[in-house]
Amino acid sequence: MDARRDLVRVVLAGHVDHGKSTLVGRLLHATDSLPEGKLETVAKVSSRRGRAFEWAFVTDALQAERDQGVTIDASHIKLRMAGGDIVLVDAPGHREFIRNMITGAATSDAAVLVIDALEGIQEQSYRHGFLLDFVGIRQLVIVVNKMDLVDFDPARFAAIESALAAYLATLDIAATAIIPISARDGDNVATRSERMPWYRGPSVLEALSAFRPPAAPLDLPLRLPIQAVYKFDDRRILAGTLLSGRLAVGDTLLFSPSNKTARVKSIEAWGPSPPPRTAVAGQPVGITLDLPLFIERGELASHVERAPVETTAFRARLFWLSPEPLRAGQDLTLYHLTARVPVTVQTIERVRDPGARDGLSAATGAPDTVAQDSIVDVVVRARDLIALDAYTEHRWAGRFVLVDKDRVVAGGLMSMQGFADQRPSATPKSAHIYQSKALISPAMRTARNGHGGAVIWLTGLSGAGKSTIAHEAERRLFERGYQVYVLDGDNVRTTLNADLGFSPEDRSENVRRLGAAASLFAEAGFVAMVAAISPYAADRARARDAARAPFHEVWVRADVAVCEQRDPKGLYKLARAGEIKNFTGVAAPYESPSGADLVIDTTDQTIEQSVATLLDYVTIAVGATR
Ligand code: ADX
Repeated sequence: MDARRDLVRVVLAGHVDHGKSTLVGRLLHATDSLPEGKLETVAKVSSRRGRAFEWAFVTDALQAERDQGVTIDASHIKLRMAGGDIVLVDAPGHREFIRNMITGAATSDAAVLVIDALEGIQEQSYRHGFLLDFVGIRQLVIVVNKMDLVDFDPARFAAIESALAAYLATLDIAATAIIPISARDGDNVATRSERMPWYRGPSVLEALSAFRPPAAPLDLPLRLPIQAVYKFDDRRILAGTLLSGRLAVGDTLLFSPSNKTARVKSIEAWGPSPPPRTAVAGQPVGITLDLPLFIERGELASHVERAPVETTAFRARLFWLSPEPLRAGQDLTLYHLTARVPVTVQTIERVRDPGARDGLSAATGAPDTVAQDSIVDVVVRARDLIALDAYTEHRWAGRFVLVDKDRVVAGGLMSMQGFADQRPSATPKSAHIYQSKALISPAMRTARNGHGGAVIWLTGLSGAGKSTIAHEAERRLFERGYQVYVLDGDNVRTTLNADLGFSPEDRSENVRRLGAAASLFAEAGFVAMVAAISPYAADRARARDAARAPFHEVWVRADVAVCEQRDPKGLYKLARAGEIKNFTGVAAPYESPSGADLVIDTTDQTIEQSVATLLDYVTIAVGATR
């Protein structure tokens, strides 16, 4: 029987009144999947109610059986098919349907979307189409039901078909077939209908048998989310199910976000059979390592090459499920693979209604409140590094749900657009490094200089006044005998950072190096003033964490409009003309500090006033005795 395919799970989407149950009844009968005597019962019930045979009663009858605790789960209906069985996954109502899809309760490999020929495509049909795309279903059959009610009119069908195709084109999903049917009469369900000779495509049954179980993601990079860690004797066994890729004894594994590596010593097996040497996507495994690493549930194991991204911030497209509106700044729990992490929805960038006919192309601005069932583009921020893959790189590792007090409030897809992988700079490449110890302490330097060393980090838009203020403050401090030095983004970009441009990755690295250099100056006892746009909050936070001296974030504040009006270097003009790409404030983001130590708003201030504010702050911050 090796020609049989594995079981395929097919989710049923569609309005109840559009004939889902009737279609299911028909399919059950056509595939001989009904329990003995069921058809007779339904015939009796139908005639008792004075009706012609009602196919929808078949599912009702199965439902009744389930209610009595007998045999079949009506939400999972099995069709016996020659090529291999199909399970139809149904949900009792619209809300359950959405929730099941988003939370993964109804994982499925394919979908059938039912649309009413008389009513045409409804808002709910758009929502369903959107959801199917959102959860990553790539095999879709659409049935246009009740063709008998529109006299099998090919024009009516063609109109619906082309509207559907246009809608799907706005998403990332295509229908393998769009089939005109009459579920009630059986047209095009199991056999081709003679009443629609103009239709040349497959019947529903034929279309269903063309569905394939999804290929195991063997070719994607190895991802093994650690589910649990067991201790036996003095061995630690890391357990989890391979999400993708392949694993072999001897492989070096990288654990994220802890960034530790070790080699796979063994793949454990239960029972007497010799332990396996390899494992592949879909298999649960227990592994031991050659080093006694402290690894916890929630870590993501990969190979060193093709590792997941490490970041404290990512963009996400959310499907918002909760009746309570989402608020910017809301704290929630991220459930991502086996990790559970507190996060904040930092900004709400866009909200859209998935029931809209023009799908995602519908433009709406950033809103105040996010209603239930909206699609929301957000920036999510975590306090510590998390390991993830962008959804476009990895369909499984790039999705997550958000939980609020044990209740799932959203499902989402991750994107790293505009954010840099923070791993490369977080991980030293070299091994066997032994740090030497200085004989001069910070206190000795402070005593000689009359002030402590510190990093004073000026962030803000181009044209806000960072360099001007920094250099003027530097001159004044120098005159008063301070050890002081300005590291200006533009200047350092001609030397240490000459290899960096303005992509998110390069800016991130630019800020990391500025931070490292400033930290060295501060350690040497200097007041190290950095003047750089440093647009990403995560990078600034990292610079603060990495600094081995007091770190003070100063937001030199002025709106884009103000900076653009000043335009001291004429760069805004060039950016608007498209001659500078990714210009901050024009075509690249600037993330305003939320907890700056000092804010200098330069909008209506003189340079003198701004410098005075900074000097007041710095002299106190470095504990000057001068
Ligand atoms: S950062 O974003 O990486 O922190 P940095 O402060 O070092 O930027 O450099 C910003 C300076 O580079 C600006 O003052 C401007 O003179 C120049 N520049 C050139 N291209 C860009 C760009 N696309 N965006 C911002 N600044 C740019």
